[in-house]
Amino acid sequence: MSLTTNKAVLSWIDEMAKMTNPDRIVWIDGSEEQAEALRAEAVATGEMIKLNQEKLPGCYYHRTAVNDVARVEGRTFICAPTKEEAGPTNNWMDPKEAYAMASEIFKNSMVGRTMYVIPFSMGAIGSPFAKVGIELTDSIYVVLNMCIMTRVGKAVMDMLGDSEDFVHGLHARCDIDEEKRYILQFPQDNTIWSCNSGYGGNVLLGKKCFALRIASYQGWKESWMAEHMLILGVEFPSGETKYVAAAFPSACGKTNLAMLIPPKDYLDKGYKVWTVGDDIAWLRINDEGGLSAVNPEAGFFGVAPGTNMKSNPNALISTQKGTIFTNVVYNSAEGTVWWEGLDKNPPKGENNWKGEPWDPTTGEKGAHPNSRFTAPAANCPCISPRWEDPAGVPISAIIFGGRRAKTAPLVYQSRDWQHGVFVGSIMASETTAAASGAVGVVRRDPMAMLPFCGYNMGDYWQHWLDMGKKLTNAPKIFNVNWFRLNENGKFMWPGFGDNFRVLEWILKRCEGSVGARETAIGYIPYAKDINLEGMDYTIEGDIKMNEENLDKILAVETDYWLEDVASIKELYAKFGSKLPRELATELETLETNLKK
Ligand code: GTP
Ligand code: SPV
Ligand code: MN
Repeated sequence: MSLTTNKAVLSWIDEMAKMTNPDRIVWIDGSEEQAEALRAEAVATGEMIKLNQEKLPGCYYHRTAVNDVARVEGRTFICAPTKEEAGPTNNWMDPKEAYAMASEIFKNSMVGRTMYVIPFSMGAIGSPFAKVGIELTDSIYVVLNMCIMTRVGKAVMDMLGDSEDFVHGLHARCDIDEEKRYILQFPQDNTIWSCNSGYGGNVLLGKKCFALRIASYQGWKESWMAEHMLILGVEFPSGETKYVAAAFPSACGKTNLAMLIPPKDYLDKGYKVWTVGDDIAWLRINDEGGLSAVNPEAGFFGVAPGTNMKSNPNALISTQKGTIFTNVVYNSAEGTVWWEGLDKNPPKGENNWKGEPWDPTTGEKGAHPNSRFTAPAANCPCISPRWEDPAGVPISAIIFGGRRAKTAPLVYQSRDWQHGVFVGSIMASETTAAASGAVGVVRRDPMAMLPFCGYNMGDYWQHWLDMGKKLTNAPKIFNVNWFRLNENGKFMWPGFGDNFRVLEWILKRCEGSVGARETAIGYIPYAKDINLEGMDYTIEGDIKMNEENLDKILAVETDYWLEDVASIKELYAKFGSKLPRELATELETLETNLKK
């Protein structure tokens, strides 16, 4: 019952099966019947719980192991031939050693279990951007998530034909032992091995492992780019639509920005935002000398906490059918789900995400902060009519952004592409629950790719610079920060839908219809040029967002920036001769400007 006669595929599966020793091998054909049978099996074994099918048709609930709730960056390795090829910001393991070590873990790991063969495409089938992967896994949860997140089944194998150009993904749950958990990328071999996890980015191998780590390496070799970026379209009252791509670190607002609903005044005038993608963008040079982007995924693996009908109705509506919820609160009485920030009525007498009795009145959280929904992109009310356009959408602006309590202003524009690459390279952000480890610590996260770059980040920066040289119509590059806090720890900017006001300024800058103030770090808006009309935001007490307070979050505070310069120097020093000279020059310019 194999879906292919491709010899490279069949012999690889054979080899992996010899090592893992499953009782049976089942090809995932992409049919609804097969998916339904697997859901039933997962319900029968307790792996998933079927939710109330009247309220949430096609929706299921899953709890992971308590020790397995986020990506594990410390156990993620780039297994390039040499340490230098992985670079100073990646963990590296010698490929031979990595295969030998992991083979021992994978050995007989599927005895008594089924190995599912998932042929999947990243990118719409037939698109020139699309790439094929095959994931072997012993987890039905992984199969069902991959069926939402990617295009799966026979059509993918037909697209692959006899080609050997596919990503070889192997995943086994093993014992969910943290000490033996490894996420291994072998970019030179087009291979990913993942073991001892059953969570998200560790195991849905099409996502971070392939579409970013492996694909960033492929993009370097093949002159395109794989980035941790959302893609959205802004439709103007004229009917014209402009697209932007934005890179923010994990849990820093990509899904929210991608599905933004403009403030009422704008809606009344006929503005609209369309979602193309919420996490990953693949970008290629187009015929106009610009960049076009596709979303290689087919679903959203989104952060649940904080999602509600006010903050992000489009995301919430996307989760109302055909969705898998992971590590939120299961409301067993209703057959529904709940998480912090959904509404003010947590279910009573239910268990928390761990399955333990939970009393919401104690203030203890019911859902894990990194609990997620896996929802089909097609469910999204604002999904772009061009989200599956095989040629992608043309990008007017690239936006970098992080979660910074201070230093980074609300928005600024780079002077040119080279300076924009510098702006991306000096990004920093407070860590979040999306990865295991401390939360809220500022770390440098270049282009939001620190955990996802599949090769030496010095070479990656050079690739960005080289791409710029090939572009005659390059997107303009900006930086945003929705997370500036005042002295009392309150958000100074309302965020969410009001971020549209900043997008408007960005797009006006792209068409050259608004001025800006040149500062040490780049172009900053004049406060009068960010439209605050109809905004009703109270920062705290009776302090409102107005032009004066806007100026405060547009300020460039030299002392903070000089602290940043020191930390950027530390980062850059790690790269030695791999640091592009242009970036070293930009850093000198920044420091000189600040000291003027
Ligand atoms: P990944 O899926 O991990 O890549 O995350 P993401 O970048 O898509 O982040 P997401 O949109 O899910 O947002 C994560 C958290 O940031 C949520 O708790 C949001 O409520 C919060 N958030 C998003 N946008 C804003 C904003 O504009 N302002 C503020 N204050 N919080 C925001
Ligand atoms: C992220 O952490 O950036 C995510 C979630 O989008 S995961 O798929 O787990 O990587
Ligand atoms: Mn992400």
